[in-house]
Amino acid sequence: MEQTYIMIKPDGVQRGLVGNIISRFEQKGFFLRGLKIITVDRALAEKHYADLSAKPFFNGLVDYIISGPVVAMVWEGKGVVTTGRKIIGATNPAESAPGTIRGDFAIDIGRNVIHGSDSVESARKEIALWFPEGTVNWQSNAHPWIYE
Ligand code: DAT
Ligand code: MG
Repeated sequence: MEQTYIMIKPDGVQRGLVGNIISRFEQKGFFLRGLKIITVDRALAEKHYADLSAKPFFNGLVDYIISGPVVAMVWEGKGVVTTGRKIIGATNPAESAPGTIRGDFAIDIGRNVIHGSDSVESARKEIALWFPEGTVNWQSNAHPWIYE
């Protein structure tokens, strides 16, 4: 089944939003396959955002990501990449709808609380990058209550 990489950024951790954010994915019906709190070194942050290395905001973005611990997660479920992005909301919180994580919790684009993979292919790469140790392949007893 499809998986995505979700990361609560340092502002989300510092602001005590971890439980609320996890609840949103959990209550939707997605299954948690990986979870850890980690400090990120510059090399890992730069690799994660390598596609944005030419952008003027790249150095600020990397400084932000390494400024405190992040919560790294793998969530699984049908359509989790696209639906996860909807749960998160638009990149710029000024355009994120109320009810989304960024719409509810963020104001500035450079403090937008959370990351989510933008495609199945980037999810695969990001999960390999952030969870080289692998994830947990458990089967929830709620599965038949969520999927027909
Ligand atoms: P997303 O995180 O929604 O996938 P992205 O991959 O385009 O967005 O960019 C990664 C992060 O970089 C984003 O969460 C916030 C920051 N960012 C993007 N565009 C920016 C901009 N124009 N100015 C400042 N920061 C920006
Ligand atoms: Mg992105």
